[in-house]
Amino acid sequence: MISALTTITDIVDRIRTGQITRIVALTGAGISTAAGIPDFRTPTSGLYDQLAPLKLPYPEAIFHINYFSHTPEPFYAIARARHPRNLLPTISHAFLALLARKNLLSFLFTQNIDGLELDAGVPAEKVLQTHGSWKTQRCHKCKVPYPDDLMQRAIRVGDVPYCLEAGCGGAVKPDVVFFGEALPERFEVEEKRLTGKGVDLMLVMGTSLKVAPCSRLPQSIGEGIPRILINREKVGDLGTREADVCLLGTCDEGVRQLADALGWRDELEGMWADAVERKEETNRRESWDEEGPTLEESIQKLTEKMKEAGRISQGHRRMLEQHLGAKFAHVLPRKSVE
Ligand code: CNA
Repeated sequence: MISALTTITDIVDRIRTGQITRIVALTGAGISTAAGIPDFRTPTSGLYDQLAPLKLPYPEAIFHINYFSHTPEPFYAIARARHPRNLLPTISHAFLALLARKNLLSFLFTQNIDGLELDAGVPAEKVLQTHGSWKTQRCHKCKVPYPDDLMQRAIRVGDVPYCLEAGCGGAVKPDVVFFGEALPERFEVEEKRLTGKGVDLMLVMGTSLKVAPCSRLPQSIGEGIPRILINREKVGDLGTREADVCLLGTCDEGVRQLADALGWRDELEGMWADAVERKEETNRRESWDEEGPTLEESIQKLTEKMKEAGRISQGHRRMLEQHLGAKFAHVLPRKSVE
């Protein structure tokens, strides 16, 4: 772990002496990889490399609304393996909950859709799931909500659920923000607050900062306000300002290092253990602790099926290229790859 020790010590002192009380955090897939859910872009282990056998026109297509609207099968083939209900929060999630318990967390922007920060105990009003979540679902076409029990069954089996409204026939999609879709309206409101004077420290964890518009949030923080990056690699412009501190390594190592420096380690480990126990109990109750197919098995199965059905064609590729070239003239920022 590389760290600018003097600066981290300085930040820790400022937290301990009450000079830093308003922390804003931005998190991404890297805080959940230790929970067993691969991120997107890490070579080999990341989802995009694992999707290679499917020969998608481009890896993000599986989460692009235009692709999903005519080919929802790949998304549902991997849904069981990536479904967050059977996952347990990591100590990094617990660290965010601890910040909230200590009244130090002003706000958390998470790009994750797994809800693990909520499972760890971060209060819902402090969190914006900028890319939505799996908790609810609706038809992507007519937007009519779809029953939870039928959705759970579809995910377990790997089938595409279709709208129940007469004559609609649209595929049902969890309320996760796909590429090409607008972020929740609250995003812009909370983003504006960042540029005001209400932030003493920004904590960026486990994100490549490759997905807009969240990628621009760290730059909205005023010069001179400290920013801590906890990530395997340097990302964005983190590390270019004097007040930046980069803890390069895993998120879990980084939060343990911070907790040690703050004298919070025992409390953190205790909070984490409690959160894991709560989630295990929920998983048992809802039978999500049963083993499902692995991601690799699911991809293999769909590859065979799609080969037989001839669903991946040059025509598909051309249609997608056209979709991608289209400009979105909407007010809200759209989720996109930088
Ligand atoms: P990403 O682009 O895959 O980047 C992840 C970043 O985290 C990379 O910089 C990695 O080096 C780093 N990283 C990976 N593991 C660790 C670790 N254990 N400790 C420290 N750093 C690590 O993912 P982003 O979140 O930046 O991209 C945003 C996408 C990913 C959003 O649309 C999410 O919905 C989507 N996503 C979410 C989940 C989830 O909900 N858990 C999982 C995968 C992808």
